[in-house]
Amino acid sequence: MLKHGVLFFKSTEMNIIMMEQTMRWFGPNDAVSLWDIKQAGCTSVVTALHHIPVGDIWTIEEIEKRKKIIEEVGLKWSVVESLPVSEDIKKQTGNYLQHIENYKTSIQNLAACDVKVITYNFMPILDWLRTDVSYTMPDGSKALYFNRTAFVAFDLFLLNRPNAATEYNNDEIEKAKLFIQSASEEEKKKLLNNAMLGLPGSDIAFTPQQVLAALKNYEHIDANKLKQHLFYFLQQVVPVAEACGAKLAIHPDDPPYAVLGLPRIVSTENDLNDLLNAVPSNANGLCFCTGSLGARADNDILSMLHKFSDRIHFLHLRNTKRDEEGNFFEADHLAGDTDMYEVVKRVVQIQQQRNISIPMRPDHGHQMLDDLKKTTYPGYSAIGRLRGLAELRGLELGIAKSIV
Ligand code: DNO
Repeated sequence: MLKHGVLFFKSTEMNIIMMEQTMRWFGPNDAVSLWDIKQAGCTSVVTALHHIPVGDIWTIEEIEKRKKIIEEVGLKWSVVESLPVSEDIKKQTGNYLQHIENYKTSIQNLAACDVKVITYNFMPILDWLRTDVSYTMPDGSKALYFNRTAFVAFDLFLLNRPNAATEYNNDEIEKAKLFIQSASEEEKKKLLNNAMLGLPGSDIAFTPQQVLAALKNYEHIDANKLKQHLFYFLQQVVPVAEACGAKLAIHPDDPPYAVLGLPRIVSTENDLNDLLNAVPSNANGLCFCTGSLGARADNDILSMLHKFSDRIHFLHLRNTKRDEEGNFFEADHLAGDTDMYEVVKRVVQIQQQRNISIPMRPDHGHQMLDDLKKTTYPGYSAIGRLRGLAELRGLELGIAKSIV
């Protein structure tokens, strides 16, 4: 019997701790309802107060309001994704000290409302990046796709980023030229739009002018400097989280390397190691996203899982399929380059060792079946995520039963 994330085996009297099954909900405007999430088999949701401007305090009143809506359908708000870190904090400009103080207060307010796992990222300007958010798979479903040539073409010829060409080799530049020459106006518009979506919870893309202006502000911030800014932020906020029992969970860069000349510092095993060592507290932890980390061939997901097992507070289970040119698409959850069986097996072990149930959401899903007619946030339609969750749930149950 599965009860509150713990699998009870009557015959052996042994209890196996299972992952807490959860899904992202973008709030009252989300086309996917809380009832949909409940019917998918989740016991909790992951959400954020997207209406509060980045840098402002999340008040107890606003947190409680959201909690109430969730609890009315019998779900729990277990994870925040995300409590965003302002651009000022990342650059250490303007109001950053005040924003850090506000961040501390938001952590305390969330913990006071018993929402204790807090996800964030430290990616400059843009969060995730894809060139196509409706890439047709052989079965007719739609996936998120990153095409390297399309991305270079976007950078060089649509965004027209100054000096961008120095970051690519001749072969890449030639391919990008051919790509843009053969693209229709409609295709160019779509690429521009897709590449600048980048803010989950929003379907409003940036304009090229906004991105170029924002990029200029990072001209003097290299990876080293950005790391120092992250460590400073952690030194300030982790003790506050620790004192109120909250756990911070940083999300890796997606894709996990520098883009548009911007440094990215949460991409590799070394990066994770550095940031965890910068403030060695359990409150300074990870949102372990197999999809983001897995888009990089030299990331050994299984060894990273093992190495950081004590500091993982939240799991995003997603799979990608890469090729040698740097393209990748989001594969079915159990397909792709990451061996999801091995991942889940290790998670089952970690949970027993730590005696905790780790919240897990099926990260993204293909747009399929009836959802092909609907408009949802890219990657966040209901049925594809339900499929992913069901497959992962079955996989975990099979593994758990086989170890008793
Ligand atoms: C994409 C998400 C990320 C994630 C943030 C966390 O779908 O996984 O946008 O929410 O990076 O701060």
